[in-house]
Amino acid sequence: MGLFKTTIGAIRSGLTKTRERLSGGLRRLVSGRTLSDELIDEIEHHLITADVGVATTRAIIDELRRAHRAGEIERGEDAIDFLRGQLKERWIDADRSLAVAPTAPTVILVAGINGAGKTTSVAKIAKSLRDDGRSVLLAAADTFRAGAVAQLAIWAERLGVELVRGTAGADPAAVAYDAAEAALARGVDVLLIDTAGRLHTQVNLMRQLTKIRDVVAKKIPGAPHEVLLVLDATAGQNAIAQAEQFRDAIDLTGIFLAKLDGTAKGGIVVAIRDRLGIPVKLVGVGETPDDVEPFDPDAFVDAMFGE
Ligand SMILES: Nc1nc2c(ncn2[C@@H]2O[C@H](COP(=O)(O)OP(=O)(O)O)[C@@H](O)[C@H]2O)c(=O)[nH]1
Ligand SMILES: [Mg+2]
Repeated sequence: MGLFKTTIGAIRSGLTKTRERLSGGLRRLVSGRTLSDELIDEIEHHLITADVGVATTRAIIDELRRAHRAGEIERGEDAIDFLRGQLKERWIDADRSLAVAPTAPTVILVAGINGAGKTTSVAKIAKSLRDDGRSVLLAAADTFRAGAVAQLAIWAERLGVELVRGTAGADPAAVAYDAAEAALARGVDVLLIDTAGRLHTQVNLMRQLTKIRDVVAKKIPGAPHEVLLVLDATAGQNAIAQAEQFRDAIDLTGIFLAKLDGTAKGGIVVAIRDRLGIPVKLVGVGETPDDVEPFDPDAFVDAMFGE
């Protein structure tokens, strides 16, 4: 879509805590030391405790060991740039843009657990689309929690986009159905569906999501074109366990990694790549609708390993 533009400053500032922990910690560790097997072990430990995935840490540390033995790296300081380069090389080219339907409306279904940042992320996407001249309709399908509909309604009003809502306790799939009908009737470009994050049971939650998906697919061929899982970056490894549950229930097309600004666990993005195989498409770096960035692996790794 070319919708979201990388702002290096925003990525850097969003990753301040991660950089301090990951890169700051590494720099203190290697400062003035000669690279040795012992130091390499310490570096490995540091990467793992900074939430960079185990698999990738092992792989890049193996490369570091090999380069050290081959006499290519002698100073501890030089290990950091080496690791940074290794990490960048390991990022496959994935399509990280949001899907666009051949015929409008494009339907984006947003899922995730309570408090992950779904509604805020919906507002961020809505604003970017609107600023790009696209017409947007929001569907408030989180009818489980009192206040959830109101929260989305406030965003809709602030952003000047339309909203379809049901009454409190309404069937979320019925809300999604009405919203799909309205999106067709009004000829909007994008329908964004906000969903519940908690129900009486996890099984109910997943069933509700698939029901919403099926209802929308019946009304609009090919929909939902995008199923985004919102993950809370501050949850670290727990976020990955959550993602696995959602992935098993519904086909996810991308991840919106929210709250990067609030955590030193930004290295989680590497573990997500290793463990989930679902592309991170967008990252949240604050609470306002402007605080969204496309995920750009190079810029991200630079921001994590920078000074
Ligand atoms: N710092 C920060 N806070 C965020 C971000 N995204 C969401 N939040 C906050 O996280 C809390 C829960 O967000 P909400 O959208 O209501 O989550 P939901 O329950 O999944 O819909 C709110 O206080 C949001 O302002 C982000 O990228 N950065
Ligand atoms: Mg919500």
